Amino acid sequence: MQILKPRPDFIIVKDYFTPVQASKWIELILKKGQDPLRGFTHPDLKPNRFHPTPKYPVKNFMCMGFYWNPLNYSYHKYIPDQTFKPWPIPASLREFCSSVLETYFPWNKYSPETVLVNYYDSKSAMGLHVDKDEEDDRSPVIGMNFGSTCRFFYENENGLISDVKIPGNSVYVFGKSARLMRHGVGTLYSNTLSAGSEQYLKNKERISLTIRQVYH
Ligand SMILES: O=C(O)CCC(=O)C(=O)O
Repeated sequence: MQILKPRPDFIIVKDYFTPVQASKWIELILKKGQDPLRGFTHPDLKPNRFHPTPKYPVKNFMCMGFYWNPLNYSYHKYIPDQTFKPWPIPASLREFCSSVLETYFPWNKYSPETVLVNYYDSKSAMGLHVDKDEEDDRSPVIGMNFGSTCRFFYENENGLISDVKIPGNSVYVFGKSARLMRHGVGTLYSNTLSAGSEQYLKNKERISLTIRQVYH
């Protein structure tokens, strides 16, 4: 494991997952993603002056816990227009959060309430944005990374945008002074699939899980 600190209160733990652990996480996600009701979708976004029918920038999207609606940036118990809820957050994911925070980012009483799963392909990218849709916008955001290395943009302490490579099998956490930093995901690098992901993901594919507490 190697720890990077690109800016205060933003850490990246490289090689957090062993290849075997990574395979298990990816398998779990892909299995849930295949479900026709709660699994991966490619949601619509609000029309804008450039695009009458814009789509969420990452092709496969799924939530666990609360559903984050990319149409209006709000959280919901139920999947929009459905009578059922997203997948519950697995106990293993809760245990993972406790362990990461305890070791790398001490935080009192973290309760994971939503997990956004983004499955990137070679055409996907996520523009700069601030995670500010949570009523609790103080608790840290925890990110799990599998597959290809991405170019991750973030706002540094001077308000300028810098970037760092985040490889698969790593974990990141941003909170405290970094919680409301702008961030985004650019290019996925070729031929960088992390160990344990090769049998599930193609070149220039990446799965990220970002975990948040939504309410106080
Ligand atoms: O894919 C990632 O690591 C980042 C996703 C993201 O920016 C977000 O969920 O707010």
